[in-house]
Amino acid sequence: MRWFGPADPVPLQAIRQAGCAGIVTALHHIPNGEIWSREEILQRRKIIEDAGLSWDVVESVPIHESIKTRGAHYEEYIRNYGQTLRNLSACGIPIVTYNFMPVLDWTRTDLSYPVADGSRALRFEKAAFIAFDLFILQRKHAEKDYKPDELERAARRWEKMSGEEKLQLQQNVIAGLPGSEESFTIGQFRSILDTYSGIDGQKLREHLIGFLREIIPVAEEAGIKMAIHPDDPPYPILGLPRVVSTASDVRTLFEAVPSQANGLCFCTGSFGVRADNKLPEMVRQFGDRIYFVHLRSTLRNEWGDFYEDNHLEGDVDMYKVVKELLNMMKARKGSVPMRPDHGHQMLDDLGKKTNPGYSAIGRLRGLAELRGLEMGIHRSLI
Ligand code: CS2
Ligand code: MN
Repeated sequence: MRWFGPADPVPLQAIRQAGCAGIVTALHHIPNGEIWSREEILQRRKIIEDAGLSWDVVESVPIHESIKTRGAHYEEYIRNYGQTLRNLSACGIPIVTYNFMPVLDWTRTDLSYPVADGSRALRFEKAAFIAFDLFILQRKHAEKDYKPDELERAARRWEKMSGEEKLQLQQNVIAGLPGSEESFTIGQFRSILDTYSGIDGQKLREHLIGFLREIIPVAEEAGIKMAIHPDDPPYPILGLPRVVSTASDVRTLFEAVPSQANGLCFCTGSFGVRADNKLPEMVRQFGDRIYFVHLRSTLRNEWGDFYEDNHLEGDVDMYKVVKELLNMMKARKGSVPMRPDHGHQMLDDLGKKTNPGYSAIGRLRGLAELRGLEMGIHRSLI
């Protein structure tokens, strides 16, 4: 499971009781772009090991915005990144996840969406998101990015929102979800969007490939596997390009930098938002490059909204995905770390302050179901 460090309201003991052996974490207190020293890494590793667990994956070593835009000092930030990888390797941590989404990491409009069973889920509602773009952010020419019926739905949605709801929406979109490392005020957000004015999808992809050409040889030498996390949601938002959304995006990265150190974090919840991402097929296609797996499911509707469904329900065919993953591990003769990605806020957690998506009990439910599914398929295959 993912653990956000000593400040996480979910203690390591709870994660151990959930049935985990390994931890996924990051040094969230170190500002983006700075080198993670060996002392800091070892100190964190000791806390984890003292609790009877191991630190298996880093999620994430964040990519400084300057690397994505090729802004000031980007070469220095790439060098720092390489040094962090060397330090992680020296401390015995072999897998590093990261993402290349401009400005925002994963994005939702509603962090407390009521599900029929009384639990709360994370949701992305298109009309609310477009309303944010048009009426809160007031981005220039934003209306060009949407269809007439989408604009109309957004305007109707906005009219019905109370002042409090509007504020909440703004917070949800730009205040930073767990793991996103950065949060903004609306003014800061507008000026950082401007830094992308000359950067389209093609440019961003060039910058990503340029980064990989520098960093993958360092990772290879250090024995680190890099695992890029897909965009969430997997398409451009707010006029910002996104280039890790589809199978063809991933293929392009692997073709550009073919080293085995250049790998994927296979997140079914992120890829699964697009109906054209055929998840079991993607596991077959990228099987030798998947170094880390996030399992969760979403449910879409005709308007482009989605919410995070229970792990075994929704649009992701979890049975087929897990079966393919087991085939993949068998072929590779090794196991790949997996975590239940997010979970509903439920039971006792409903009354607590939790990290959105990362409460204990919902993830425990997800993990239990996924482990059962895995064991059932595994035993029926041998
Ligand atoms: C999210 C992100 O889907 C997810 O896993 O919770 O925090 C994600 O982990 C990062 O974008 C990976 O860099
Ligand atoms: Mn994920």
